[in-house]
Amino acid sequence: MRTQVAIVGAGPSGLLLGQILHNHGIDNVVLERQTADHVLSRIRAGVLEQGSVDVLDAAGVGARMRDEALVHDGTQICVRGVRHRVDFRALTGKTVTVYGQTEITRDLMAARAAAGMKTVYEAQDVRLHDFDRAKPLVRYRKDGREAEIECDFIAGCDGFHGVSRKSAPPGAVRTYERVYPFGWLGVMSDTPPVSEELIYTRHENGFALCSMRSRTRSRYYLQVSLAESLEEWPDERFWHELKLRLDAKAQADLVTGPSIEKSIAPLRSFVAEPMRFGRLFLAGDAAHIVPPTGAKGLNLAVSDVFYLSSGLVEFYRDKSSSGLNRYSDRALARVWKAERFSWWMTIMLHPFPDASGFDEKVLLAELDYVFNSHAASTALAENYVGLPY
Ligand code: RFL
Ligand code: PHB
Repeated sequence: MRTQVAIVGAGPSGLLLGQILHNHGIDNVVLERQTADHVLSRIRAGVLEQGSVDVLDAAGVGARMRDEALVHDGTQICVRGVRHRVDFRALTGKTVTVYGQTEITRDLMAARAAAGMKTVYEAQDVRLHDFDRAKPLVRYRKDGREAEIECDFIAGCDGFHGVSRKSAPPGAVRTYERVYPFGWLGVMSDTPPVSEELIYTRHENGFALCSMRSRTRSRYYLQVSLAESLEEWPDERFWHELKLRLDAKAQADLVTGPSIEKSIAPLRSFVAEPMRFGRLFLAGDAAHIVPPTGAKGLNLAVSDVFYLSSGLVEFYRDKSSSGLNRYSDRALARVWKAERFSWWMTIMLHPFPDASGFDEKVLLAELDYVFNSHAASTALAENYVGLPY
């Protein structure tokens, strides 16, 4: 098989890149290790920056999002039982959009199928070759048979555990990492959200987040120790602990019900540099991970894809490599700012097991400053709604 761009991974990065390239007449094939149903069963992000909404709209996959998404003008942060509101619209003139990653993925899969673009699900043992030369090759196994794609470029959109980053020549990649000593236990339930806006809560027992997918579906998270397993968290215990960490009004308003999904995710900050190796480009979680506290992971995937697709379109349309040459630097400049914000939100809102009394006091002072200083709350709001591309 021959294509212009071989895309590894059918998460939001890979599918969105495929969609934008197709819109510009650039042929592409997506290779995905899992089934489509498996990809859709993973519950992940929920909050989109306006920039992400605009890119999805421009790619022609925004119709259902515009109909169904919830637009939020602000968010709430609760510390020691007192809730504070950060008014995004007043502070920045911008809003965020609540629309699940699962729904974005579903919309992208539907658009891809409708346009007849090729996707190979259950592609096993994907191997990347010759991306230091003019004609890279991607080999894989499907239904027990070996297959091969010849292409001009490879886009590594295969997430943190994918094969693309690991295929870069040893010594060519520099990585930066911070692992946090806790995880997030997430529960999805078909219950009305406890509040119109998200509530980020810092409690001495740990962080909690009240989020949502719609007016009838809630998504809640609790900070838990990494030693804990799902079996230790039956629904009853989850709701009890969540309620304990919320303020009095949220405790009174919380509607509980059976969980429809429950999972534990570790928290990590990670960046691999550069994001280009010859004709192999990394995008999204394949190149970087942020802890979810800033709601930035999916939004970074979208900005990477925006830069990468612009570079590829410029290459085919104008026969210019300048966008591709600038890709890694442009993407990383935005990535590091989101890494900083996500790290800051995480250290501010999670009690750390090894924190000293001094650490705790300084962080509480920082939160107090954020709530009471126009400059500091504007800085939080500006980062949360998304820095410019
Ligand atoms: P994905 O979604 O991991 O997709 C990668 C795809 O590649 C496939 N793959 C392979 N395919 C072929 N061959 C191989 N060898 C392969 N190895 C892997 C995988 O099966 C998969 O289908 O990466 P992508 O596309 O870069 O998208 C990134 C986002 O998924 C991620 O950043 C966000 O979900 C992060 N995130 C959030 N981001 C936000 O912007 N806002 C949020 O509110 C938000 N909340 C979250 C989150 C992530 C979370 N978890 C579970 C890590 C909340 C949570 C709990
Ligand atoms: C979510 O709804 O899954 C969500 C929202 C905000 C975050 C992280 C996750 O910061």
